[in-house]
Amino acid sequence: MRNKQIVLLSTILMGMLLVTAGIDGFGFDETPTLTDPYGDPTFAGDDIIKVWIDNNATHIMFQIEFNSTFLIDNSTGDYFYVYISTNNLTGTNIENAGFNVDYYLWMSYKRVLDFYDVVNGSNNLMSSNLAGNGYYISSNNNYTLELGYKINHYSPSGTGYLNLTLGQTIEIRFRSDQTSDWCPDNDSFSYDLVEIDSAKSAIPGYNLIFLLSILSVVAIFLGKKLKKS
Ligand SMILES: [Ca+2]
Ligand SMILES: [Ca+2]
Repeated sequence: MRNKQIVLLSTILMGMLLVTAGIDGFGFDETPTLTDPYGDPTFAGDDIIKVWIDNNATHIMFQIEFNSTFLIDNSTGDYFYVYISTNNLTGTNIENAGFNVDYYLWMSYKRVLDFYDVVNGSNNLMSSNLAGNGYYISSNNNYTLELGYKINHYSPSGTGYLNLTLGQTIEIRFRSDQTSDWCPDNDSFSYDLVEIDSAKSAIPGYNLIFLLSILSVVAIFLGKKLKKS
């Protein structure tokens, strides 16, 4: 009977452990951060329909769903841009983004991701030196594009520093192709960089160690009780 209790308790604690690990382990919610109209590109191009934005302690991440295949192999003008403003008093209103852009990510048909610092060009990081600072993943038969970029981190070449503070609110706007489809359509989106317990997210095993410790203590306690009875 006691052994059964120990097994039951262990199972409950393992379940809690998995749930806790899951909260930190998975990125995007089911519900998109933004939705965009179908069929609104100004010329035949990549039609953005859904966008998710997320961050953890180390990266800002974007997932974009298109109404058709995102043709990253087309040399005639397949681009994707993520425009970011950290301060409306600095930066430049690039391509009539409608706000002063401080940084932007540019993914081009050459299958590369470049980082641009509008205020300080010497901080630009071209794809040839990206070295893990950023990434993109094309999935779902190229209907979905994921981009991510490290925050507050210099590349080995000493550039590519995206200066963001957790808890800060930034302005973001997306653009596919030349000027084809903007999202949001008329304005930027205010995104609050989620504050993360850095100990928890930087060390994914942290929760595991913590819960295993509790489990051990409980097991010893029950073991002692078992001996006494
Ligand atoms: Ca659209
Ligand atoms: Ca749009």
